[in-house]
Amino acid sequence: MTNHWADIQNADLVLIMGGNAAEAHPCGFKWVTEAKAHNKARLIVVDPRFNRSASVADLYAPIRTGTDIAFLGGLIYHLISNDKIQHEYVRNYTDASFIVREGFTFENGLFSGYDASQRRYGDKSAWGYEIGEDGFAVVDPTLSHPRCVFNLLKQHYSRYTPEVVSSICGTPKELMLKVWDTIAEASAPDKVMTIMYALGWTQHSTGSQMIRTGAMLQLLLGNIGMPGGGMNALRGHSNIQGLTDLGLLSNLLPGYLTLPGDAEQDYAAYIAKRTQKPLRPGQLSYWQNYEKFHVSLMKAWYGKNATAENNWGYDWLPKLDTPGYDVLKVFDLMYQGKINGYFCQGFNPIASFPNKAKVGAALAKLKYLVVMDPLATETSEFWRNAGDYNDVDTAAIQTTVIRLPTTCFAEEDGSLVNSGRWLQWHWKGAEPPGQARTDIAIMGGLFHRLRELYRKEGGAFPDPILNIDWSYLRPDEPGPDEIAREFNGKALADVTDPATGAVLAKAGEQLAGFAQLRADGSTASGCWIFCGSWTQLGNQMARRDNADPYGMGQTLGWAWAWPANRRILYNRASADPSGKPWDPRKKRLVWWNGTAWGGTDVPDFKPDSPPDAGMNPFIMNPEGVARLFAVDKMAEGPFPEHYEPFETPIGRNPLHPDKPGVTSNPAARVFQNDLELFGKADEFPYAATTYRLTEHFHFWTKHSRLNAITQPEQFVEIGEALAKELGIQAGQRVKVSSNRGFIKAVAVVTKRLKPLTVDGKTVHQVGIPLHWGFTGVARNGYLTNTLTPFVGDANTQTPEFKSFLVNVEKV
Ligand SMILES: Nc1nc2c(c(=O)[nH]1)N[C@H]1C(S)=C(S)[C@@H](COP(=O)(O)OP(=O)(O)OC[C@H]3O[C@@H](n4cnc5c(=O)[nH]c(N)nc54)[C@H](O)[C@@H]3O)O[C@H]1N2
Ligand SMILES: Nc1nc2c(c(=O)[nH]1)N[C@H]1C(S)=C(S)[C@@H](COP(=O)(O)OP(=O)(O)OC[C@H]3O[C@@H](n4cnc5c(=O)[nH]c(N)nc54)[C@H](O)[C@@H]3O)O[C@H]1N2
Ligand SMILES: [Mo]
Repeated sequence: MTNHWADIQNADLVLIMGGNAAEAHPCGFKWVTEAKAHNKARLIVVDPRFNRSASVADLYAPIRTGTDIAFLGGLIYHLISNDKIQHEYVRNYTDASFIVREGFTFENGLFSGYDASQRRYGDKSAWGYEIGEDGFAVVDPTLSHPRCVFNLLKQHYSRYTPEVVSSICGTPKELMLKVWDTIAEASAPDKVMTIMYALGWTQHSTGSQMIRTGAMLQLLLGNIGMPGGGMNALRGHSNIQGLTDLGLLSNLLPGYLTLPGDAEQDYAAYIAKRTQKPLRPGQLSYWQNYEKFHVSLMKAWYGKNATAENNWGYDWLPKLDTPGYDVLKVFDLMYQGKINGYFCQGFNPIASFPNKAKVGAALAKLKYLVVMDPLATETSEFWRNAGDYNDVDTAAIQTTVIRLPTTCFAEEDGSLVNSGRWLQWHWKGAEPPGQARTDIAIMGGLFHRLRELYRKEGGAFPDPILNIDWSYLRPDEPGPDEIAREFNGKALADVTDPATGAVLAKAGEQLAGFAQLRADGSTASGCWIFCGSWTQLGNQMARRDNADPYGMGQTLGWAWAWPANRRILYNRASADPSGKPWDPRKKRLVWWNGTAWGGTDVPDFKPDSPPDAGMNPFIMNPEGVARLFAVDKMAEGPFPEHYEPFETPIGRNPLHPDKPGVTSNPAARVFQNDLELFGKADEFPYAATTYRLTEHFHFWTKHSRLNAITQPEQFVEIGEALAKELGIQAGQRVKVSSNRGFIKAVAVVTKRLKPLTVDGKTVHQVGIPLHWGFTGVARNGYLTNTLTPFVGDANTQTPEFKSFLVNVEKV
């Protein structure tokens, strides 16, 4: 979230699109109720299903799965052509006025630089700003230059007329215009809309671009950095935010630092590439501090062994030979027989990843599989024949499976990062049962054994393991408090203020914040954005002061938020260019008081930089403004374009009906053997989507009898019209099949799913909850991911769980 849960109460308008917060985040959803009750906020829900969030909305609009870019792109054009944008914000705080390089084109559904043989954009050189002779980006504040971002944006979405959008999305035109006009009201400087989204946007082959379109909308309305505004990703598992923060994705390092690629063997070049100079005069470009964060990380990992002479251990870092080892890629390699062993820690991939048949076949090719989990998961029993639910030949599977029972979060101390970036400390609530051990103890034990083997036997490349600094008080099982202090970081020598020479932190002391990090090896910090969470003053994550002096739910004394205990990102943009809040009568966030920035939040800005110094609010971008034009950051282009899901019920992209190459995302990666497994609408006519229920949590709660009682049996949701067409009555069993397999479940016939008219055809949608499987105390069911396609978003590789094709028959 750019903002945070309690801040939702400050919204005038709430758009829930691509998520179902009332169902999947029922506790956080109370802030929507607060906004409605105390701020007269209205709630709009746009979702394929009339879901639990929709049931309390002021306005609900149905949409076909996978078409949100069309909906939002049309809205963007609607705002521009009806003059419903926050002009001053757009002109000053976005790249609307930046001139795009000559040579940038968009034709026939493709941007310049596409390489069809590789299914990717091989040449993104035109996707950038024109740079002047002074080294700065060229801008046209009058927005009249034909190649300024604003005009290119307008031109791009001029194709997204209400008629075209309605025909792609299936949303009735009048209803859609009502939603658009309601959202347009948030363009007034004193009106703020928040967007709440989750998997209904991420789990598509175009998911990242859906989210970008949402962010572009919020920029045009002037809603980023504002209290009650923002782009709010509602996260999943209790610490999935912490997982990304700590760099557990295969291409990241902690704090969103990035692993080098194979071509980056040279340390200086690695740093230089990540330390971009400002693109506008007077701008602060915060990533210029990259080396301080990087060196401090290496000092945290390698201690005395990381030195200036060995480039702080740069050679010990893995260099990626591919953009990343995402889960789809790893399972595809496993399926090809290229992986021998797999550690599965708190992960149940045969249940949670697409195409269960492929995941199961991949696991069967392993020599060994280690499962670290408190529960007996389907993955740990993938070899067991469970009839139709897991129809495998056990005797043919030779994989050795080792189960290591772990504790779960309630059985240990530690911190969890919530969606609003708050690190909250929690305390052990119970002793673990049986032989369960903590993940730290298991990983620690594994580390010691591996290091011993490397010490004795050498091996191909022992250095990254042998050089690790493991000076914990309890080496076998380092305490969560020790590890948390290491993430914060400490001074290894006295840290001084470069201007005054004053000592900021003495050697050995915990650092107060990332401004104290140094690139000379005098500081260590395991995750720079967490610096400030455990200072000389103690554990800031354990703070529980809910004082709220401004009545805005900011509670700066409750837990600790990264970065720097800042609650709302980009909050400098909540004030106008002169430093005054956009609407001084309303809730105020930060402002210029004549000598410094201050207010009700920690300013996301250089605290003493006066408004007229030419510095702009988005200091993490070298241009200082937010991007309507994504330059070269996205896989499929600087402006989001609608492409169909890989399994499309209409078989063509209505924007480019005679261009089969751009029916679906032209830059998405598709593995050879999966291409043939995509289904077509003649055999699988219905658009399916998968979702969660409040009463279950993924695949764990079927191990709990009480949950099993509240939602006892697997079901699929079909609309009344489709049920009538197929002669299905509520409660009858149906078979739902895709080109990859089938499930059988009880039919729930609802008014919540209505047929949509799309591209001149009637499209029925089918909803499938995901919680059942073949372990636990609940009634067994089929793994929903038997049905889903093995393809992901072109940027993140998040699987397309939300849009695929099925057939439905009475059993
Ligand atoms: N009780 C409970 N709570 C949970 C979880 C759980 O298992 N149980 N899981 C947690 C996890 S890990 C996560 S990630 C979150 C997920 O939270 P959510 O994303 O809110 O959950 P989902 O039910 O998967 O999907 C949300 C909605 O997206 C809609 N949708 C599908 N396709 C589209 C589309 O193309 N466009 C639009 N606009 N909407 C679409 C679906 O109809 C559904 O209503 O929930 C978390 N909370
Ligand atoms: N079709 C479809 N598929 C989906 C989704 C969808 O919407 N549709 N959603 C996707 C999403 S958003 C998610 S997050 C995934 C979830 O996919 P998974 O993460 O694979 O599913 P979980 O059942 O949450 O598995 C987590 C496991 O962690 C274990 N665990 C709990 N605490 C601890 C601990 O402290 N240590 C260890 N070692 N283990 C622990 C639990 O017992 C559980 O077995 O599913 C994805 N799959
Ligand atoms: Mo999730």
